Amino acid sequence: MSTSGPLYIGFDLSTQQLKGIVVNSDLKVVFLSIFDFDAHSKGFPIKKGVITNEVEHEVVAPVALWLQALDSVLADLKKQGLDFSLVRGISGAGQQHGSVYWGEDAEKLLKGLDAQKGLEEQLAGAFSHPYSPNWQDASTQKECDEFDEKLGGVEQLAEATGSKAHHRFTGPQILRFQRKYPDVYKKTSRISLVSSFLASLFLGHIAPFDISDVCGMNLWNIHNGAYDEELLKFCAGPHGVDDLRRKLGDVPEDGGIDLGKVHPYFTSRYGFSPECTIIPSTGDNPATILALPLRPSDAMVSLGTSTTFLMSTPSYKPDPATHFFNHPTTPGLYMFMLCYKNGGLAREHIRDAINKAQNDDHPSNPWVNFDKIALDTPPLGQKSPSDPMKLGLFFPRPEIVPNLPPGQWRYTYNPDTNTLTRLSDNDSQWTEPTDSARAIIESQLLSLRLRSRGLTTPPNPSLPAQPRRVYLVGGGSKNKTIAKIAGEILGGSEGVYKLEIGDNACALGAAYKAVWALERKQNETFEELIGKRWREEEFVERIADGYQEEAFEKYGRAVEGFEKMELEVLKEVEEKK
Ligand code: XUL
Repeated sequence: MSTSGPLYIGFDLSTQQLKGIVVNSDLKVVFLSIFDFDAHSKGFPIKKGVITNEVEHEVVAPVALWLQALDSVLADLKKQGLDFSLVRGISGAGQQHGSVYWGEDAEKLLKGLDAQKGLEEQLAGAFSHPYSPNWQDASTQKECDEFDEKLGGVEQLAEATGSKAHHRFTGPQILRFQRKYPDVYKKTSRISLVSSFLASLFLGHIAPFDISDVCGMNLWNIHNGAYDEELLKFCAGPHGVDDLRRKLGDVPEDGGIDLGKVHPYFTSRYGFSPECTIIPSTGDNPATILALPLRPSDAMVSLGTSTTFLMSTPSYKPDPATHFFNHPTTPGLYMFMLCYKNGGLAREHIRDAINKAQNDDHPSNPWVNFDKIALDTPPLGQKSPSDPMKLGLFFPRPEIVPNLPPGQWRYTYNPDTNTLTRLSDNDSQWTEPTDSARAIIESQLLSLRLRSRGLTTPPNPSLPAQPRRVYLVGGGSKNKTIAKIAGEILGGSEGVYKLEIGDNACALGAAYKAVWALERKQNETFEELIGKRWREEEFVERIADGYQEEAFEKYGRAVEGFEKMELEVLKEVEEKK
């Protein structure tokens, strides 16, 4: 492993851990360090990286925890033998939407960092508020309702900012913050996102927001490339719009801009070169699409506790059920995102029920029985073409796409007559838990196909619109059954792929962003530069077939029934309210 050339670090400051990954100009990973917040931190009453106030639905993370983590990761990389003087650039990824509130002494304390003491000790007084609201926070329903109304309705807010209001989005969070803590808000000199907070530490002064991550606030007007004046004014309340504009700061358009050199704290303490350059950190989802030279019309499915679906696209077609962000590196492209609360956990419920029914816990591979049943079940449970299709919704947790409370709903659908029939819990047409194994995978993937169909294009004139490739990342990407069904439902003219570095995609994308920023020729796009250096055989594995005509067409008809089913359930839930 050569570590002689220039090196680049990408950090991933996520909910449960801080990761630092070091790559060389050939995109090869040469060092990796992980600091797990629950396992490795000292002095914080956290659980899974956060502190929860059930009564107010607040979820926050202590900012000082991240300071402790950063020094620990850097110390560990040093211990592993990383020669920091070779590091030419640093970028990062932060959990999206979280905000950090800096106090009046922030700039002075950042500038004066002393290499003899740690970050946690020196920056304790830098914040006006010690906690960062986390993306899992759900305390802002009132503020979301107000945001949604502000421009005339959810459609208008989505059109302007890329998303309707969401609890976790930073604008509604700031609005609640300034109302709940008016005095603290007054004393707040600047507000960072988690991504720009990370860049600020390395720079030794407060870094601007990243052009993609700023779209997770409900404050940035994507059409105008500027803050939305009306939303900003509303969010600032009695404190005034100019004050909030100052707190947020400007947003450079170039995601690869040179923000400045690393602060002497890092050169003295760890041996970084004084020439090491800081590149804007972005959000964790935008960074994930930078883990490979993703082409417009490729799709990425991140199969974690929740499911995230990401595409890079030249079309801006906002909808209240989806998210659009500026692309983190490439002007003219956007990142399309679907973010579900129910993903892996929902599949695990059915997996566990199957193992229980079979009196088999298979501790070494709990998925064996689930996978076998899912594969033995014909698509949509149709034993013969004249059988109706089996469709269901499986939400052990409240879902955002679509907006439904926890519950399970089962239907049959006859595509010839376009008839949907609701099944009762004990209906003999649906055998629990076995019929649910394939149905839950299908349900999750049909939802992705339904909501991304306006963005895909025909890969060539003889094929229907679909992604070119489907890339799977995250824990669930190891599951070949999901990969197979993903190909049948979503298509993929070249197939379904898994990233070899799946679990580290986000940190890797951040590191690649730094490589691109510092090695690009004039006007060379991220996709061009990374594309040239990409080694297909080493970095990705084709794990399942993509487009298969018969299956794709059948699932195309099922999507119609699926959409109808969602609308019916939404209506029923609405009527019960
Ligand atoms: C995206 C979102 C999550 C966080 C996770 O909108 O809230 O994916 O970014 O870190």
